[in-house]
Amino acid sequence: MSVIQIPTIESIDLMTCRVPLPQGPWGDQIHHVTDIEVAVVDVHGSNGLVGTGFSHTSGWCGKTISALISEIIPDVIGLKVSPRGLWQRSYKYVHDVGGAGVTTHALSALDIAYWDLLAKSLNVSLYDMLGKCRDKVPLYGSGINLNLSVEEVIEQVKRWKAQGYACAKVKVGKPDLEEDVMRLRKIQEAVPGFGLAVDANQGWNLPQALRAFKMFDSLNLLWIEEPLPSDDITGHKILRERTNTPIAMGENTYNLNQFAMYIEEGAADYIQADLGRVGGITGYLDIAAIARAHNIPMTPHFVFELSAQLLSTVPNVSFSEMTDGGTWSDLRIVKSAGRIENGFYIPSDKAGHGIELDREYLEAHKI
Ligand code: SMN
Ligand code: MG
Repeated sequence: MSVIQIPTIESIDLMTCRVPLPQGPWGDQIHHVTDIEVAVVDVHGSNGLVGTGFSHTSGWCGKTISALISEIIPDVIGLKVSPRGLWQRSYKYVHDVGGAGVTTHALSALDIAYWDLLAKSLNVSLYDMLGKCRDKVPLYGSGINLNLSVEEVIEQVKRWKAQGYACAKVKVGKPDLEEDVMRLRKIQEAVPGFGLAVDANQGWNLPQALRAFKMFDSLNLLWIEEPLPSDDITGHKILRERTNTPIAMGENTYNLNQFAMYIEEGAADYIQADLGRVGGITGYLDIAAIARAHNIPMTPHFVFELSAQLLSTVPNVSFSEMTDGGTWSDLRIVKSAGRIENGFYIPSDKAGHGIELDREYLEAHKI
């Protein structure tokens, strides 16, 4: 039997886009987000097929990421589409200017495109190529809603519950902690028994976080997310040792070694790696494996459609995040993907990763 030929890379197209948030700015404790930037990479294979990948920012430094991608491109032209090998090859060089951050964002876009092209070349879905663990992925509703009134947040959470989502996440970080507690109590009263997590977006220092954890203790939250700046592994470890609520982190942590430190230090309970920031599918699966060895579940950050699609292949999963008003379909970055059904994501069974971008909209938002 003849073996299918894996293509080589003929050319790579790159564009950077800036799409506005359709429902207005997002509010959390430290960010004011008005636009999402996406660096989109199209890898053209010698077999005529094209793989697409992307990285993203919350409105800053998208052009910096694309500049690094454009420096990597000439080095991979002509090479075989072997995602892991290409990842290692490029990382070896770009690591000199930083082992995590812009470098892993740039690698994410390329890596996702390589995997997409490889699966398309084999004419299988990404999940069948990687090995599927589940047919549907449980989702939670996530709101970037610190700027909303508690009544508006309650409406959001009630809607998620009615639509079958597994649980809810809302923002905290009001200047007065009492106000956070009051908001959370009202939400819990409105949807009794529905699991609730909160997100502090790195906004507290250690004493503030200790106090917040103590004040939130009786609320029995599923997790408190990013209580401290993401570089402070020791702070998270101290917090975890001295408090009771599980800690979630990872959306601002960028490589395998950083996650390994968090996990080995006993500083995290949920890992929220973002596949657009940690080196794509290769980076994400490595981090998931480390977490699995420690019985820690993955609950990815953002990039809703591809994250949920990939989670169908990850054994250690809690839920995937459905950012309300911020799925990539909501943002019009994605034109077609899998679908949501009763609070679960049903992955697309198309060849490749199954995510089709809205090219017309992205073209109109090129920077
Ligand atoms: C978040 C931050 C930035 C972009 C999207 C979402 C948020 C989350 O912290 O956890 O959903
Ligand atoms: Mg978050």
